[in-house]
Amino acid sequence: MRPWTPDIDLPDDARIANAAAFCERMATRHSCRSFSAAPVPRAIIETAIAAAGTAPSGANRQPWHFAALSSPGAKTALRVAVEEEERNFYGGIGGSEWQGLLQNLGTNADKPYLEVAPWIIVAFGQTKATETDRFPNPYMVESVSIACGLLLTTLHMAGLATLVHTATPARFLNRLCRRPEHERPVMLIVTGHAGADATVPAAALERKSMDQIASWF
Ligand code: IYR
Repeated sequence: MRPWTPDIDLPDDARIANAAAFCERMATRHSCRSFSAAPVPRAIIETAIAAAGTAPSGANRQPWHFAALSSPGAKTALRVAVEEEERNFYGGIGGSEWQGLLQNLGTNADKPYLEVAPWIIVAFGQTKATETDRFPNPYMVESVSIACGLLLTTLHMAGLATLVHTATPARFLNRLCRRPEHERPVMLIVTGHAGADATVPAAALERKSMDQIASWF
């Protein structure tokens, strides 16, 4: 135990200005689906993972593991497996209600950026502390998701483009990243520099208003 470190001593107007500046910076974050092959130093990825590791977690189990892929072989294997899964999705259930949900984003089963982007980070969630443990880690998905939010935020603040790809079940990721069976992939985060032809779909520019996302009591 140690005493609480005092909050940074600032007048409220400076706190408001800091919060507003951060919010303005975050408002420029959008999902990127075209990446350039320009390299990104591993140090940025390490720092983003370190920031992710500061997330709160259920019972402080820190139930995450981040596998960072940069080798061409690993990225190609990932692309092949993801595209196979996506072809099933777009050819199957992706044809019905999902199609309506996704049409404004212009996504499809082709994911060339999985090979082009310099880094793919696979966030695994540990369902239990060890393979033989009987008790599940509480709130694993919530904890890993908060950690991924911090990871995304750090990458954005470092000036990189990002894309979250949700991956369930995607068990091939365990084999590819040599992770034990009691871990499961929660999401992939693609990062690097945006490609020259990257765009933000009009639909993605629409953000809900304060009234829509908050109520006050
Ligand atoms: N996984 C598919 C479809 C997809 C699903 C959601 I939810 C999105 O926000 C975007 C796409 C794909 O990656 O193309």
